[in-house]
Order: sequence, then C-alpha cells, then structure tokens
Amino acid sequence: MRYGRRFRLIVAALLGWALPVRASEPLPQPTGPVLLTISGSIGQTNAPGQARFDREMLHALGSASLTTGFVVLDRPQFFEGVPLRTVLERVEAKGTKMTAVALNDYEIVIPFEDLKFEPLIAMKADGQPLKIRGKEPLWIVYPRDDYKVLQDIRYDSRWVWQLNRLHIE
Ligand SMILES: Nc1nc2c(c(=O)[nH]1)N[C@H]1C(S)=C(S)[C@@H](COP(=O)(O)O)O[C@H]1N2
Ligand SMILES: [Mo]
Repeated sequence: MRYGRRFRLIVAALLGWALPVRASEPLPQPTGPVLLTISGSIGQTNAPGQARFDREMLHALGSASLTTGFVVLDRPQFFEGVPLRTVLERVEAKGTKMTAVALNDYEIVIPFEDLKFEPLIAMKADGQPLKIRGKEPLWIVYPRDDYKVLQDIRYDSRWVWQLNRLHIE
C-alpha cells in the first residue's frame, strides 16, 4: 500500500498531472438537494455553465476510502467518499487548479498536482454520514498519515469541510 502510493507518486511526477479526457455520458439532472456545484473550465454541464451533483450522483461515481488522523480529530477516522480525481474527470475539467469553496464561504486554491495524493471528497467517516463537528456533508480529505509532506498547514488548509463549490481554472 505504502510502496504502491509512493510508486504512483513517482510515476505521476515523471508523466505530469494531465487528466485523461474521455467522452462521457451526458450528466443527468440532480433529483435531490445539490451538494456540489462545479463551474469554470469544464466540458460537461447539467445547468448553464455548471455541473451540479446531488448525493446519489456523487455515490454513483464510485467510492474509495482512506484512514487518517487530522488536526481537528482526536483519533484517526476511516473516510469514505468519491475520489476528487473521479469527479474532475466526470465533468471533463481542464486546467491546473481549482478554487474550493465551502458553505461558510471559506475558500482555498487546490492545484491539480494534489491529485497525486488521491484526496477524497469524503461523505462518510467511520461508517456514518459525516457528522464531525459541523464538517458535513462533504469534506476534502487527504491521506495525511501516509505522507510526511501532507503533515503541514499548507495542506491542512486544503481539507475544506462543508465543501459546496469547485471552480476550475
Ligand atoms: N469550510 C472550512 N474548511 C476549512 C477551514 C474553514 O475555516 N472552513 N479552515 C481550514 C484551515 S486553514 C485548516 S488549517 C484546517 C483546520 O482548521 P482549524 O485548525 O481552524 O480547525 O481546515 C481547513 N478547512
Ligand atoms: Mo489553517
């Protein structure tokens, strides 16, 4: 696992960070509350200039997991959610960075380079829908415990909780 990730990191560093562009099915319309809206440089939309996702649509993209501690957690958590990379591929995001915006208007720029760490848009922690101190419903999480470099305020600030919007540039 550890070597797997390191290896992928090295391969990614050699090949560059380009996302594969593939022809996808058109995005369906959300039927439930919209949890995530993506705008900017994207090739797939389901509203003018935007790709909107409800919970079911995010689930349908596939799920991954990681276990890690974090500065605001008293113990490591098993996070489950959709890989950030998968969401960006689904909307055919073309760019070098995204601005992640939260419900509390917090915002921060996340470079596409970070995809090498395989961050998740977590929807669950320890098997339950996110309910950690107001971090729900979506929280960008990194495999912090697996990489020394991630154990830094520079990356901690990219753990956007209450994630609501991504703007691609
Ligand atoms: N939605 C949201 N996410 C956020 C923040 C915030 O204010 N709002 N603060 C960020 C910062 S700067 C850090 S270091 C980590 C941990 O924040 P805390 O140490 O202020 O709890 O969460 C990040 N995610
Ligand atoms: Mo911070």
